[in-house]
Amino acid sequence: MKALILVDLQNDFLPGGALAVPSGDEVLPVAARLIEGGGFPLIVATQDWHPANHGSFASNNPGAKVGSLGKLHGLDQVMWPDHCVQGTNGADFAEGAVKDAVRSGRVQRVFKKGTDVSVDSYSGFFDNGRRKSTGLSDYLKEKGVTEVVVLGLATDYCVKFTALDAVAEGFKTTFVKDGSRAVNLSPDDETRAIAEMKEKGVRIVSSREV
Ligand code: VGL
Ligand code: ZN
Repeated sequence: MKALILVDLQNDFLPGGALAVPSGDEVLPVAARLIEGGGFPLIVATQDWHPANHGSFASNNPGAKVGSLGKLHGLDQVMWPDHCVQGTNGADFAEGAVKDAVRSGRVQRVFKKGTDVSVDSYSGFFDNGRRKSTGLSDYLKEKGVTEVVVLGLATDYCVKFTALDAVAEGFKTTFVKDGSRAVNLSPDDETRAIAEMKEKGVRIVSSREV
């Protein structure tokens, strides 16, 4: 059984948002097509959901510049602008097909992540220290899922780590290239993220091939 995982399709990652992913809005029609016509028996979404005092925010690390590399409880941590703060419009799902699918229950479950101030959580499965599970893996396995299709924002962070954990959890994993966009703090981050996914067993496709 095959599930679609929508990664962080939230306002703050869209143009005009606090952590805008270049051309991030271009993934929305792709997501809409797969939600409505992809034939997925199960769809889940992840939602970046930070408290305002989250340790990944440059604003909470005196002297830290947005986009610089720092440390958070011993782990490398990119210092991000404040984003996806719990309960704000920026943390809400993108208007249109995505939000409608969450509201209607077409997205059967939402997995929130990044709620612990002391650790970031790029993957939809585990925090970056792999200390805590979100419950996504057990949920998918209980539903009989063996294959996952992953798309969303951003390719070089949350999508990549979600896809890699999916492989590690034993799911046949597909990444939808045109359904995802990268932050590209360095210009080749997207290319490197896709190469790493491919090398670790993720199938790379365009949405036409799903
Ligand atoms: C993300 C950076 C910080 C993402 C989330 O969704 O890729 N990136 N928080
Ligand atoms: Zn975040």
